Amino acid sequence: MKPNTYDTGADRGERALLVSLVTEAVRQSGADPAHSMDELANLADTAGVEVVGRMMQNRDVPDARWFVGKGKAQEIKAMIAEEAATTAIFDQELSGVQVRNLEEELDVKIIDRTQLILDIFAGRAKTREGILQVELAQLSYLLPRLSGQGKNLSRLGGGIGTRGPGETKLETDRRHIRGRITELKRQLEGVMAHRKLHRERRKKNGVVQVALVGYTNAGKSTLLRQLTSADVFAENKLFATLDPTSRALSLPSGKEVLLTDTVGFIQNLPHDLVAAFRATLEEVNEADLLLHVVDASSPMRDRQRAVVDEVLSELGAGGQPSLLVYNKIDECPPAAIGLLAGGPDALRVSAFSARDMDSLVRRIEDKLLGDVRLLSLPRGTRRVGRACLPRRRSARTGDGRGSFAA
Ligand SMILES: Nc1nc2c(ncn2[C@@H]2O[C@H](COP(=O)(O)OP(=O)(O)OP(=O)(O)O)[C@@H](O)[C@H]2O)c(=O)[nH]1
Ligand SMILES: [Mg+2]
Repeated sequence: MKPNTYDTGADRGERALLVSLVTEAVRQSGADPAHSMDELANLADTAGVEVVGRMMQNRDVPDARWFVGKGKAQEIKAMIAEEAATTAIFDQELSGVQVRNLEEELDVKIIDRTQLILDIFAGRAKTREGILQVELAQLSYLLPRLSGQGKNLSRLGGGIGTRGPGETKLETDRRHIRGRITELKRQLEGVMAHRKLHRERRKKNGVVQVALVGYTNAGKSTLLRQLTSADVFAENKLFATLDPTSRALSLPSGKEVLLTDTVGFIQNLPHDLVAAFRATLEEVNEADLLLHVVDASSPMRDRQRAVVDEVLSELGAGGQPSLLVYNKIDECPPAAIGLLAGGPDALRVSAFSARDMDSLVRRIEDKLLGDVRLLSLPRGTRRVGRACLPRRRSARTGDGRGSFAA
């Protein structure tokens, strides 16, 4: 069967009410609920949905049946009628039972943050690999919730949240979906094996890899474009990039490294998505240097930086050599710039300043060479410039990986 993200086409006329439940767990997580709501509104906008209202509710723990509680559900119902909303989007993950109850009570489509993100990804996926990954994430998310989706999905007719497996899929039994999940995993393993071969060939040829990572909308694709004149898509929308793109980057010494742009991260990134995107994100694990791009102009930059660090550790790339790139400083008030971390592992730039891009490239070279300088010298070492490179062996690991010869 061909991979399929079940794109039923977004209904541009959709009107959504955003709902957030602030629990004790949310409060303790360090996330700012108001900012998370702004982000949800941005996600809705990216999905082509008009936001017509917002509601917040405080509770120590979610209500098992109604999520926000029965009373609040009534308030939401009144607001839906007032604003003629067609959808309610919840900022937290809902269980199948909660979706079913809310759907019956509110009589609109019920979507949660995870579904919205999966929907955006479904709209963005272009390569076979990307499509496989999104379908796997969609099915893994839906399988345990199938019973709660009946009304929602039979409503179909397009719109957000309906890009998931559609009505015909629902009519098929769970066993069929499990079978499809197994098949998708098998196909993805094939893709991973292929990528692995590719990476091994690159390593053997001594190609040094630098990966751009960071929160969505931080400016990763813009930096790739500015640094390499690559014709990549950058947009003021969340998740503009889905598939990794690599371009050669020339360093001041004349050496070339491979610079790779990757999918952006976001807080509460669906776990099914992280799992499905492991194949793509393995590029990050293999990189000789990570450029962690942070939108310095965002009031949430520290939180965003922490979220990216968390996802990187989850992927096993927590200890990778990295350079913190504070981007968009042209949008930052001078007082805020002073608060940004400095030192050898951080840099402040505007992607639109040629001078800053020169500094960034120099710093990338320094970092790659700098790691070499930390190595003790094995026998038969030759001295090159200010770096000492073991003869014909890897600069960083000494195992032939990612050699960076000046
Ligand atoms: N003012 C300013 N805007 C920037 C800068 N760098 C990027 N942008 C803008 O920020 C927006 C997002 O940039 P992208 O390069 O698409 O961001 P990204 O990190 O690739 O985002 P995703 O692919 O969604 O993860 C675009 O509108 C860019 O023009 C900068 O240094 N200054
Ligand atoms: Mg991008």
